[in-house]
Amino acid sequence: PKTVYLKDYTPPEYLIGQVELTFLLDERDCQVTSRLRMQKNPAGADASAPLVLDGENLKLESVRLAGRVLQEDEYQVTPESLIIPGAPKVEVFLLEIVTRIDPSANTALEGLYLSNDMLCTQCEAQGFRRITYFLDRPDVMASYSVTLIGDKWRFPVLLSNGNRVAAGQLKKNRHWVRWEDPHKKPCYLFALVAGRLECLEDAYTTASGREVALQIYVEKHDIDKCDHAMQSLKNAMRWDEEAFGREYDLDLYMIVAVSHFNMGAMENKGLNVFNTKYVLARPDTATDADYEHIEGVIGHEYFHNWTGNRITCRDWFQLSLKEGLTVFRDQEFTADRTSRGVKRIEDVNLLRNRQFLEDAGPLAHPVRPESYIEINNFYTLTVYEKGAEVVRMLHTLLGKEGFRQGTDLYFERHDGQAVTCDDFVRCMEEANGVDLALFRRWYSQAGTPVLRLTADYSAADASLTVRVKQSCPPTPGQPVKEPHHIPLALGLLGPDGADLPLQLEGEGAPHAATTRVLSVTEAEQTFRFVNLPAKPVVSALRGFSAPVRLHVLRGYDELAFLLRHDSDAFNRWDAGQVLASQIMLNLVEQIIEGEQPKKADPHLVEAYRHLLAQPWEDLSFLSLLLGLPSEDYIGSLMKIIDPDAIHAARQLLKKEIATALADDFRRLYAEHHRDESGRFDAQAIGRRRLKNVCLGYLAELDTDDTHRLCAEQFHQARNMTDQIAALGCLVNSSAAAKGACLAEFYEQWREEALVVDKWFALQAGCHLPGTLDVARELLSHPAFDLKNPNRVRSLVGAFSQSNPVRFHALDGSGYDFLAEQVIALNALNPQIAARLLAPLSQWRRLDEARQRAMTAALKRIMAEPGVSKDVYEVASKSLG
Ligand code: BAL
Ligand code: ZN
Repeated sequence: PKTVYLKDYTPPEYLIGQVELTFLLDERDCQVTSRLRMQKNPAGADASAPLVLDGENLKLESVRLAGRVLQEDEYQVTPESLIIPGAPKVEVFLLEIVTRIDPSANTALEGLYLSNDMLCTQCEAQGFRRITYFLDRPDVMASYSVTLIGDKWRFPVLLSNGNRVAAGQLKKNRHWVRWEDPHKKPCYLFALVAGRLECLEDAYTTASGREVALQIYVEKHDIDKCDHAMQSLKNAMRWDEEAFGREYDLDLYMIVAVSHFNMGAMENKGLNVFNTKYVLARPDTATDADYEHIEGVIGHEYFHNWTGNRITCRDWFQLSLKEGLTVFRDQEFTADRTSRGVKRIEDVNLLRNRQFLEDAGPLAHPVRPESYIEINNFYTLTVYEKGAEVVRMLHTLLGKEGFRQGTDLYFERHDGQAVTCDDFVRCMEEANGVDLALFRRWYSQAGTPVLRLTADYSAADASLTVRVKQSCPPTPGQPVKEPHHIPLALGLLGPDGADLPLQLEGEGAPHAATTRVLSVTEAEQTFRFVNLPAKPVVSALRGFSAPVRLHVLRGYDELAFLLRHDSDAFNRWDAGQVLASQIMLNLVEQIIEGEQPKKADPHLVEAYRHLLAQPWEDLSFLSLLLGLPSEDYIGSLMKIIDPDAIHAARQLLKKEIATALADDFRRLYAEHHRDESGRFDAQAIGRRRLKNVCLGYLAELDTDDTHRLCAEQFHQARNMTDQIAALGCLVNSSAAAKGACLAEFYEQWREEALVVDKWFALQAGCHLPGTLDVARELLSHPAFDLKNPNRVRSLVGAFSQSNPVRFHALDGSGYDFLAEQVIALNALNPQIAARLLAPLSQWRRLDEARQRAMTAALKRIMAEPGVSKDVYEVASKSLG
């Protein structure tokens, strides 16, 4: 397969001004007529270049150039293109291409495909070329007029981007609708949907007083689960006006929920297509976390209208231009709508648990990658989540107002253009009069920087010297790194735990704020704080101000002190995480050395005891403080990961906490256990969250009593948060009732696909022995469907990504299971197959026996005839 390089970018040789598409819709045989108004690009690199259009899996019927049907010797068709050497080199011309496609055979879910009985599209990144021949690249922006023609009974609803401008009836029970999008767009933002859909309607008045019709389309049985998505959309529209001064720009905003979807959702102009998972919610079917994710994803896709659609990417290497920025925007939206501290912790948890692994493995790549074989493989945690951290660092360095000036300039200067990450940074620089040359390294260097911090207090001159050293490990293709520009937010705590005034040497007076952002730009730097009568405790990297691994040598007492007192919510939580990690790593070491530790260090239990005795406003935050680091996170701190020892250590610690604090957990459980189903305010959500954390710890005791408590909650629950939490506890326990509860749950929810996904995921994620057999059996469950990505993720993904102890079974059986599923999926849906494969890329971090089994699984996948380029790229890079 061919590698594409950023350095080879050249402007398109041809441009497309207008696109007229006519679809004769059919599930099996869809005819697409495309009329393109085109011209040679004067800025093209080669004046004599032929016209080369992208196209895949298309049946070409005819090509007409400037009104004349071309003969077969006047063009050339390859598996990936249509080449027309005689296309005009100067004048504007019309090109008409007729193709046919079979949506029912499209299991890759790219281009036009069938989901249940609905026709829908997914064009990002390169799906449009599976609909018609086109210049399928984001820097070709055109205006679109789309006519959809279909059977009235099968396709009563016909949707595309923009405004519905005309419609009519045809013979043979058919009808047509024409859509026009007044905004120029790249083809990856094209969408069409046709089917028997119900619609929830509402309206929104923009800040400038324009009326926008809002429509959410779903299958009939889901119409009672759209209210939250609609409210989320209105919240997002208001927030973008207030936070970024951005208004919506069409008279209609449509969202369609589809059951078969590779991603979470897609920001097509005026017609978002969503995975049902991020639209549908009813208190009894969706958890509090689902509710929050729906609002976040609805916001994310809506925010793309300005960061992605109005201003798009010049090429796919710039993907983080829109994704990093839009993730940052959706994170801020959720932070403003919920609890800022809680949101930050959740986001950093995702980054540290998953993106750090990516950054440390063979698939590591910069936020702006330099090459790819298959662009679909680069919709990664690095491009999205680390990309958002990079944008957040700009926000931290420039301040809220400076950042807003930067985005204002960006929107003004680049509206309607396809631009680069560098263009974005330049706007930040020019709007603020700063030089971000060093900062740009965050876009070009892969790997997670390591920041080592030491602090020396001198009582004699009442000063604290903070020394910072940064380094960044080598990553594929980048053996040596330059220092990063790291915003280091820092505070100092006095002996009573209160924040101290911060005065750097040379400053006349302390700073007004008790958190300061230090600019770390060199490999080693020193900062000296003065006027400190007593030795302070350093709270470094507040709010996780940079995506780095921070090393500060601290004892358990100092960590417990920070966990009690730090005014920074993130660092308070993180102190608990470091404390728990160190205690767990000690246990792991003992286990590896053949000891059977009975007890863990008591500092964590005592710290938790103190937390549980306090009054709390934000119970969600308390719930997070009581959460142990994941097994994956502990693994990421080890040179060689020992999944069994890590699991055993974590279980031991959980059980010890549960035993020691059982009375507190029972008391809090009883205090907060009430039925508030349907209430989604912070208080009710916090109560449910804390109560279920308590239940989780109590369930570790695994007694008849705790089984009864879980079963009671399971049976009485009237909301999914409580029901699934209780079922999860049962599944991971020795409760006799768990089989019956699982069966009951399935019977209760068998018609609700998203709940059935939860049912699969719970079983696949069970940490008890025998889970792999259960997972294998579930493969032949009538509800399992390899063609549905949500179902695949809920079974195969949950097993391989959320169950380290079973996935990494020493005999390699977990790896074999994954390899078999990847091989089966490769033929159906390469994108999902390649994504599932990622856990195997971590093989170098495990012991020799597991390394052998993992590389054997990778080799087996690579050897498969017909391996897709998606899978080939991930597997070959993983093997290195
Ligand atoms: N653009 C692909 C889906 C998303 O990030 O919104
Ligand atoms: Zn996005």
